[in-house]
Amino acid sequence: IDSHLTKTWSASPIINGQAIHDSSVDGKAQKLDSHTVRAPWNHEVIAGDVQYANADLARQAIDAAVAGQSAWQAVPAAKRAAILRKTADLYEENYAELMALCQVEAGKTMQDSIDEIKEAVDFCRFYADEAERLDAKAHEFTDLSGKQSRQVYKARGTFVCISPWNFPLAIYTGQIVAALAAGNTVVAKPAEQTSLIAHFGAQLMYQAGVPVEALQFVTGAGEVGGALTAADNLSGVIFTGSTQTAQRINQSLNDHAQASGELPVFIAETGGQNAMIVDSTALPEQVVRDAVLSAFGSAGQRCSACRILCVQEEVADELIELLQGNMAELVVGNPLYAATDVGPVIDNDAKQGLEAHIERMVAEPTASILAQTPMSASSVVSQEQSTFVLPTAIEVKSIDVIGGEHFGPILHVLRYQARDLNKLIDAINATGFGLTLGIHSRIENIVEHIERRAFVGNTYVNRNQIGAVVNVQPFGGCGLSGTGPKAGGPHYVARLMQLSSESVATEQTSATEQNTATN
Ligand code: UN1
Repeated sequence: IDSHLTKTWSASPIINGQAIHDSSVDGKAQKLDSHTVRAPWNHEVIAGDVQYANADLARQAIDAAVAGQSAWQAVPAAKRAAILRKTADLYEENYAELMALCQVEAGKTMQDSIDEIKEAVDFCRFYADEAERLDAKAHEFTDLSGKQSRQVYKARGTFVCISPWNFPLAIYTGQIVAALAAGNTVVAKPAEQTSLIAHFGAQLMYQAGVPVEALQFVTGAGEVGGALTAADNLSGVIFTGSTQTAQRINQSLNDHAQASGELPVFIAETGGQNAMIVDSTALPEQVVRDAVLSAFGSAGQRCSACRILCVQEEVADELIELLQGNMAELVVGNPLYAATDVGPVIDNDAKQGLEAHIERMVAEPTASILAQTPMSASSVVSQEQSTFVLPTAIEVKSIDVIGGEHFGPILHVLRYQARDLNKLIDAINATGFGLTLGIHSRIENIVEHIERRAFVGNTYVNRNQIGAVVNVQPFGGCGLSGTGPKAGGPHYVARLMQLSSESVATEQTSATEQNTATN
């Protein structure tokens, strides 16, 4: 990895295989806006330069993908699958460079960078298998009267894929390869904070054999995303990010439906206000280990992260003491060091928002700070300009006082009485989010009861509540947390396709039917 860390990368839009550096405005060529990407833990370290697309280029990218649709959907499923498997191989061959990009551009720790690339590879291989499984031949059958029917999965058309910075390779790749596996063409717009790794990933996909017409790549922020989702020739949008942005996209697609009479498929995976419920039969050391990993791993920048640790009153004091001890041992600092547990948050806006929340909680009479881990002394970072937020645990008296999702290393702790368990589950449901839930209890009936009453997409029992594994734990939520289907599960690629039922008459049955008709 070291040999790559001193490198600088660049990214610009790619339309039909051409890197775009300027766009024509009123007939005159104009250079695209250029942005310097700096490492989140030390702003003197430059990761590279990104040129942002604009609304006009966004529309060109969509038109190019729409024009490429018939050629890509004609490629047999086995060939599409082979290209995706080749992408996985190329990601593995370029592990070191991808890891360096995860670290310098997104500020990820070593372990998170390793996991990130592995998940991207898993998505490529799993969705390649899905392309073959959903291929028409697997769905042929003959009914009792001799008629042959088949269910045929067909491509839908062009999909816009808008991915987040917190999983800059895994979710970015997962969205794209799912759409490509389905035979759809793609316009990919990664989060502007992590354009460099996305650009490198796109290059590896082309190298693996993804045709340049099938994958268009655009950089940029909200303006570009807005132009993409307002296009009137889209078949779908796959989005991972905030609930507010998902609501805006949904609105834009609905407005578009009124104009064109067609509603694109919309798949959104958004935020969470995830709780872990711990009763008095749980194993305290295990609980604290799992809660700390779930709340502070990836600097809390996972939609699956644990935000509220709900502890039964009888064991609360003991658990809080263990939590304080465990948090004191976390290593917060330079993500390049193998020992680091918690790296920086993505940028200054994120840092300011999180620190404002901590200040608000300090001023809140019903809340109190239980623990805050300092920066590790051995960690060489330029603190002034770096974007670290110290891991913080805050005791609260109610869920309401937290006020929504805070996307970083902040864990709220809430005591509850055993007799109020249902009220607690209802209060968690009342946040409107339904992504992950941790349950720590050794009483099976309690676990089942909580599982049945909770409105949530992924439940984790007596373990941590992050790190869903492709094809083993399909991931996704309900309510404000997303539309489904679950990523990495058996319904995802199918949702990106249209299922058409075809009934074919055999010679014998068509003769019988003709007789019937004559009679
Ligand atoms: C996200 O944080 O945007 O299970 C979703 C997990 C990850 C979550 C991804 N797959 O922790």
